Amino acid sequence: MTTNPHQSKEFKLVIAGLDNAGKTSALIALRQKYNFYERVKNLKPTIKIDYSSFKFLNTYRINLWDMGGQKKFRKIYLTNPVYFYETDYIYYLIDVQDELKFKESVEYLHELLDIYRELNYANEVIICFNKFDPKFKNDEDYLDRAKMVTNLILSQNNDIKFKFFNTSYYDISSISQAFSYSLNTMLHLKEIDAVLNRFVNNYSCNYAILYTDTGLIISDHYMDVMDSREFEEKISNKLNDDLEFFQRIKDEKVDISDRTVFSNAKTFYVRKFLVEIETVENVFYVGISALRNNFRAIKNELNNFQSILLRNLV
Ligand SMILES: Nc1nc2c(ncn2[C@@H]2O[C@H](COP(=O)(O)OP(=O)(O)OP(=O)(O)O)[C@@H](O)[C@H]2O)c(=O)[nH]1
Ligand SMILES: [Mg+2]
Repeated sequence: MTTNPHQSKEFKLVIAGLDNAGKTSALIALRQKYNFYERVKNLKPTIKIDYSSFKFLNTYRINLWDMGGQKKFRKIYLTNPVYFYETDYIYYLIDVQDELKFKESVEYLHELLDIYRELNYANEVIICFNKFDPKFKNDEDYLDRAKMVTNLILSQNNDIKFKFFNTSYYDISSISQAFSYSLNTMLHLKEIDAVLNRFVNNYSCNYAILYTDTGLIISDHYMDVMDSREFEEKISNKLNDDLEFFQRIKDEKVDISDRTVFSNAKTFYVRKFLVEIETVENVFYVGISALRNNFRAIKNELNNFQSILLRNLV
């Protein structure tokens, strides 16, 4: 008999930040993965709060609270902390392109943090420097801005843990990674983490990632000697390829059990796994990039992965 390690559980994620920070766009991008530009183009500012939710691994319900950032709405939330009750994770988006609003944005963040202190929020506060579009990834000016705001936040809140991400809707993997961070931490899939980590260490993989078929990252491990430029080149682009690939498989309803892409330096491999959770079949993918001559061993080891998933997810 298997015991279910997870109870049926609700999570609440609050997405806050000034108006125009890109909160709603990020959530749409996350849902759509590609072809989302049409929907984002005519986006209206969010009126008060946009609630949405989705089921994750059949056992979790993730509730997203997209808090419209216009001043009149901010006032409502700040005087009614009830909106923030039982938050599992707060995401705070700062528009990195709008330097003129940094001060106002940090002030609003501080007002929210005061509320969360009262509520004894203990998880990390996730800060996204959003609209950090790919063309700015290595731009010294942008990197300095983010560093400056990071230092400002850290120096005034040493009682709170933070996690920082640079995100952009032109780089879906950056949004997926930031968003998946909280899911990962809530799930604690130690055995799966250990296996993927071993792949990275034993076979010099650039990355080893477990995704859901909607492209959420359940567990991700990377070679840790990379700087951010290398990460961009070797990983982010590939993750975006993977996410688009999963979406296409879904849209076109094709049945593919694995895919190998060869390039000069590395081989990119994706394998599909099916796991039944509470009578519903869930699709997962493992994505790995490694040297070509390691692949026989990797594929062999992946043969056991199905039972590891079953053991940990069901
Ligand atoms: N360049 C760039 N523009 C973005 C990005 N994300 C969002 N935008 C644009 O920013 C504008 C505002 O986006 P929204 O998602 O509506 O912002 P919001 O934070 O939800 O705003 P409120 O609902 O008023 O709080 C839109 O015109 C988007 O197209 C991004 O990553 N890069
Ligand atoms: Mg909005």
